[in-house]
Amino acid sequence: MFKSSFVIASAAKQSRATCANGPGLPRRYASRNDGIRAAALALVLFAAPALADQPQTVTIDNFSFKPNIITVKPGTHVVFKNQDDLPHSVVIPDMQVKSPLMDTDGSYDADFEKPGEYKYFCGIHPMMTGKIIVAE
Ligand SMILES: [Cu+2]
Repeated sequence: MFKSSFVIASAAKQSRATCANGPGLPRRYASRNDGIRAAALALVLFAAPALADQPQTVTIDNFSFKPNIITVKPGTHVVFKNQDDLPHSVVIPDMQVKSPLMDTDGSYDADFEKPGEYKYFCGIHPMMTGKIIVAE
């Protein structure tokens, strides 16, 4: 909720800025139009389904994925970051994902769009496993 309010506030500020530098429309007409636009935008934002989470990071360290299990909203961008001192990869069978090998400090990212439970593992060390739960 707080996030949505913030977006609306900054959208309103933006349309005011547009108005000030506007394309020479009569002042009254332009500002009324902006008001309507801001109201329409607010409606769209409130009607929209839950927004995706902020991007999440799964760190690979000492032969394990940390955190090992995360729950995210649909549409969330997840970054797998290798902080181990040897290469690893990420295989997510349910998404037909096989990342290239990631060297130290390398990363691979994927978007999790559909609700479900996605088990994954390292392609070179299959005992390294983790899970991403995508839920509304
Ligand atoms: Cu590995």
